Amino acid sequence: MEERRTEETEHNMDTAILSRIEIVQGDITTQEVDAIVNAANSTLLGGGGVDGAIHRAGGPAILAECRTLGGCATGEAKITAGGRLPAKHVIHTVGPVYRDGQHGEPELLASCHRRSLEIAVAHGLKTVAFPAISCGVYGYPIPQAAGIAVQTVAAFLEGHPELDLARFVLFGPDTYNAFSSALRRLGSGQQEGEHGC
Ligand code: AR6
Repeated sequence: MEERRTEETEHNMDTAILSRIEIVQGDITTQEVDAIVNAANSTLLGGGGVDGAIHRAGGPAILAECRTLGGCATGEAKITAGGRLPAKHVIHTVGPVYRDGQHGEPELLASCHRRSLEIAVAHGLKTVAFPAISCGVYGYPIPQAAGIAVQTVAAFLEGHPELDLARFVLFGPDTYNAFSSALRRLGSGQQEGEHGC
C-alpha cells in the first residue's frame, strides 16, 4: 500500500514538472518572461540568427553591458538586462558547435540549459524562455538537441520548485515538432535512443 502511494506521488510529480514546460512556435524577442536565453557566441558581442534578433529588438544597452562581461565559455552563461525587450533579462549562453557528437557536444549543450537556469534562480527569476540553442549556424542535429534540452530542463525544474515556467520558443515547424516530440517522449517515460534519432 505504501509502495503504491509512492508510485502515485512520483507520477503526479512528473506531470506537474512537465506542465511547467511549454513548447511554442514563435519569435523569442516578443516573449513576456523574466528572462530569454540568447544562443550567443563566446565573444558575447553579437552575431546572426537569434543573437542578432535579440540585439536588434533589445537595443544597444544589451551590447554595452555584454562588452563589460569578458566573453563567455562554451556551456557557460552570463546575464544582462533586457533593454527594450519585453523580457526583463537576457541570459547569454554559448552552445557547442556540432562536429560529430563525440567532442563533448551533448554535455556542453546540457550545461548551457542548466547554467542558464542556475543563473535565473540565483537572480530570483521565475519564467525563462529558450531558443533551440546550437540548432542553427552551430549545426546540432535538431532531434538530438531537442531531447537534451527538454530532459535537462525537466531535471532542473524537478529540483527547483521556485521556477514557474520554462518555455521553448522555436522559430520553424521542424524545430517545433522535434521539441514537441521530445517532451511527449519524456511524458511517456521513453528514453532517448529508443527512437532511432
Ligand atoms: N526567435 C526564436 N528562434 C530563433 C529566432 C528568433 N527570433 N531567430 C532564429 N531562431 P542560431 P546557434 C532560431 O543560428 O546555432 C549566432 O551568429 C533558429 O532558427 O541563432 O546556437 C551567434 O552569434 C535556430 O533554430 O544559434 C553564434 O555565432 C535557433 O534559433 C551562432 O549564431 C538557433 O540558431 C550560434 O549558433
